[in-house]
Amino acid sequence: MLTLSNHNQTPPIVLTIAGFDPSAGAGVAADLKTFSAHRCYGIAAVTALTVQSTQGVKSVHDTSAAELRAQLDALLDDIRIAAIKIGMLGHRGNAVVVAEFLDRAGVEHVVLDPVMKSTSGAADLLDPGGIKYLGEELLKRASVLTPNISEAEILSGIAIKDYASMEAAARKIVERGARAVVIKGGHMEKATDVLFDGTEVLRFGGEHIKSENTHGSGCTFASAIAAQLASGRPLREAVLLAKTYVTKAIEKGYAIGKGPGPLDHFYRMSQEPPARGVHEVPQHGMHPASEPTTR
Ligand code: PXL
Repeated sequence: MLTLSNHNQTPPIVLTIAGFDPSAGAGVAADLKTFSAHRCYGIAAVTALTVQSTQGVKSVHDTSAAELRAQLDALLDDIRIAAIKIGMLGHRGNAVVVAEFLDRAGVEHVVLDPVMKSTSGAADLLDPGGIKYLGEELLKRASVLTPNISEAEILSGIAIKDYASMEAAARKIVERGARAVVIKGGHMEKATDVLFDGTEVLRFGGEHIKSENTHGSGCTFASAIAAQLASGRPLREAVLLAKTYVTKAIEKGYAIGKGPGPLDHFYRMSQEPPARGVHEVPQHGMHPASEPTTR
C-alpha cells in the first residue's frame, strides 16, 4: 500500500492576477508555467477571458469587479501567498479591486506588469480609467513595476529615445510613487533593461534574440521576478535571474500555430538527459500507477 506523507515541504505560493489566453502563450497560463519552472506553486485569479490564437487577440471579455473580488477573497482566506504578479486588468473596476485586495492581503512582494495593449497593438487590455488609476494608485502598492517602453512613456510622460530618457522615465515613475521599476528595453537595439530601485540605476544588458516565438515574454519576465522574490532573492538578483531565464526561454521558443509561438518555459528540463531507466518499461516493484495498462 502506498502511504502518503504529510511532511512534504510546500513550495512558495505565487498568485497571478491576469487575463486568460486560450493559446496559453501569455497571461495566466504563461505565469503558471513560469512559477512551476521556478519550483513555486502557482494560483490564479482571472481578470478577463481573451479570445485569441497565435494570430492575435480577437475579442476581450472582462471579468466583473465583483467576480474578481470573490476569486481573490476565496484564495486569501485559504492560502498563504508569498508573492503576487499582476498583469492584464481589463478595466478600472478590476484595478480598484486589486488595490483594495493588496491593502488587505499585506503580501510583501508584488510585481506589477502594467499591461495596456497586446503586443500587436490591436487590443486594449486596460481601459483609460484603469490606466489613470494604475498610474496614480496601484503603482504605489507594488514592490516593482515592469513596463515596456511605451507603457513607461505613458506612466512617466517622458518620450523614450535612448538610455538617458529611459533612465529619466524610470526616475519619474519612482517619483510618482513606485518603489522600484524595471523598464524593458526588449524593443531597443541592445535589449538592455533599466532598473531603478530608488537608490541606484542599474542596466541589464542582453542579447536581442531574433525569434518569432516571443508571445508572452512580458508576462514570463514579470512572473519570473515574482517567483524569485517569493524564493527569497533580493530584487536586483531576482531581475537578473529573470532576465536570464526569459532570454533562454525565448531562444528555445517554438511554433504551435500560424502566428508567433510561445516561449519554452521548461527549457531547463531538457538540459539534462533523463536518468537511465526512467522511460523504460516498468519493472517489478514499481509504483502501481506506472504499470502499463492492457486493453
Ligand atoms: O502580453 C500581454 C498580454 C497579457 N495578458 C494577456 C494577453 C496579452 C497579450 O496578448 O493576451 C491575457
